[in-house]
Amino acid sequence: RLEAAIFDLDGVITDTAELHYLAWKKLADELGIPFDRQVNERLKGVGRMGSLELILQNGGVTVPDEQKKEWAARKNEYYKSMIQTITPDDLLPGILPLLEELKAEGIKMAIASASENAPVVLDKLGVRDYFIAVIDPKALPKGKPEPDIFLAAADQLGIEPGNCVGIEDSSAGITAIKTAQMKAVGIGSGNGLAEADIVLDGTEKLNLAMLRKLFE
Ligand code: B16
Ligand code: MG
Repeated sequence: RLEAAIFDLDGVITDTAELHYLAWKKLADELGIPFDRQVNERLKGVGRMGSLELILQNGGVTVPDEQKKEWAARKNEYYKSMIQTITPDDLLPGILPLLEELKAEGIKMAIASASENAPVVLDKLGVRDYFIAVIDPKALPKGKPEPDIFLAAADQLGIEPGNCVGIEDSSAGITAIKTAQMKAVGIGSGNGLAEADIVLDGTEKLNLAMLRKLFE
């Protein structure tokens, strides 16, 4: 029975991937490291340090950990100033009506995002109050595709994983949801979503009736 919905942020609630791209691009240009949208695709759902590792690997750059930390912090400063421009208009199609519908039916909601900036982004979008829990990815040693962040969300909501649905746009996220023994909805046309119970080409296709159907 559907009792809780656990949402990824980037690619599901809003499209922050573009802002992450612009922030990484600014850093990469300053450092003279090649970086493009194709590489950016591989960063979706990957945490900050993991993203930097991928960018450096792609550019053939090897530096000490201290330098990596400084660069990751610099990118985050760029990103933090960029997310100040987010408004409720940046919610992906169908998300606000879905949140309203779920709230009206007493379905509990949480955010399971790899982003440490998720609380600010949710505030800017004006939807922070729909979510009982926003899981802090820093508090968990293992990110997606490990199930930990989704299990922590179910735990904080007080709902059995078997009564939860997870909604994700990344392959690693879908694996995390399925490993947590939850129903999984994949969004988009990304590679590796086949493991999901259903794949939708956009968020406007999400609604309570289709989520309930997954539990029949
Ligand atoms: P931050 P999600 C992820 O969000 C993004 O997809 C990924 O590109 C980003 O590197 C990661 O958050 C960490 O973000 O630097 O703000 O902590 O898809 O898990 O909601
Ligand atoms: Mg995502």
